[in-house]
Amino acid sequence: MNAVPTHYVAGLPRPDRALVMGVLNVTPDSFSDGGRWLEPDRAIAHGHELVTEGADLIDVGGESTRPGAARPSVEEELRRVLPVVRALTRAGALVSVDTMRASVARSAIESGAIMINDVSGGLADPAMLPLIAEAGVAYVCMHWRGHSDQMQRHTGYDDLVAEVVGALGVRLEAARAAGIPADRIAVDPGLGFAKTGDQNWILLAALDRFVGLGHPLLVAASRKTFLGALLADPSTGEHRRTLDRDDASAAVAVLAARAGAWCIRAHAVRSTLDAVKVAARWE
Ligand code: PMM
Repeated sequence: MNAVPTHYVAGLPRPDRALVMGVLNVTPDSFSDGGRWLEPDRAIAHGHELVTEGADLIDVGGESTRPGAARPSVEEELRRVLPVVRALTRAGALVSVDTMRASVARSAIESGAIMINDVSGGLADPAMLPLIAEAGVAYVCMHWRGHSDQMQRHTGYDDLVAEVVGALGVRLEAARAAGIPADRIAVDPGLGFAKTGDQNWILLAALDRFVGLGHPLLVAASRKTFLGALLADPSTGEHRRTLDRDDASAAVAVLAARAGAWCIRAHAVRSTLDAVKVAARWE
């Protein structure tokens, strides 16, 4: 147990606790906040709110990755993301951009983003890893098995934890081979991406195996469906509403921090920051 991370990403803050990355989805259809921040001014205002609440990083995304989601065009993704990245970085926020497209990553970096959060681990766009190497920014490498319209057809594993850890190891090797310095790469098991709810719990219980990859570990459970299922109404079976999953998300944040996570990606920044502070103080 170690709620103070043992691995950090070079160039990012190093408080004595896990970092908190605030989620800012500039999309019409993300499962929790889709449509709320699609208009640039509202998105920017919400980003400022997340910073005020204490977010160490803001993760701006223009493509929903909810199961079944269709992809926006490159132009649409740029239109959603760039004004928000520009405004928040100009105001001094540290901004990461959640994209699988090298062209979007390039423009986002030119607009001030200091990290690219690629949920495909470089698989969706062969130009991504070389771009990250050239730009010298930080990189989140997530476990992924296909785009959102088909990912829930790929939840078959013989040995879940070994296969996800192994596949991430292969992507890490590809990232390092492309020239990205090892100390700029974080890993993420990709909860909900080609995983069932039960599989998410198995991966969370095995976070030490991901820490064992030797890179900082990002955990992104915030408000996800498997929490809604856990908290379902016992009489109707109805899942807990998305916006009412933040206490459970904070509980996951404590346990993930205790398991050695470097960063927690969260919609509710204040409660997540409180959670990781408790976890760190517990040591
Ligand atoms: N999940 C979502 C989006 N981006 N990025 C990383 N690194 N890990 C995740 O698990 C992840 C992600 C989907 O959730 P959202 O709608 O809350 O953004």
